[in-house]
Amino acid sequence: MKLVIAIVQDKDSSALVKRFIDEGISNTKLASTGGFLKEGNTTFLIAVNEDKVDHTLTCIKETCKTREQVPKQATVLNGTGLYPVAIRVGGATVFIVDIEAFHQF
Ligand code: 2BA
Repeated sequence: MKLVIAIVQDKDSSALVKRFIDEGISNTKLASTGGFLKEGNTTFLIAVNEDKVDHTLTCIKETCKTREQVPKQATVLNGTGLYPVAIRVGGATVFIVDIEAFHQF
């Protein structure tokens, strides 16, 4: 079994939960905060058999969008002043790790 950890934007989290329910993929949703933007995002924990990993990734890829976002705090110095700069966030940051044991009591 594998644990898929997916960090997605809050705006995509409801649609992703719905997609997982439709596809019968069990998941846990955690409120999280990005270290760079210091804004809320959503982290999904999804334990799946290895043969379901690709399908899980497809669900995430098809649901989570890339967006431009102007950080509330970050600015850049270009010689003449400080300006807000849009950065590209998402669609999803995904880690896949081995599960040594899986128990449900
Ligand atoms: P944040 O840390 O809030 O980062 C939001 C976006 O800011 C990133 O989007 C990226 O475009 C930009 N960014 C992050 N760190 C940067 C830096 N040092 N310099 C310049 N720009 C930077 P994504 O790459 O799509 O990441 C979205 C969220 O995924 C992140 O939110 C963080 O919560 C998570 N994440 C991304 N990479 C990670 C990693 N290697 N380990 C753990 N979490 C990660």
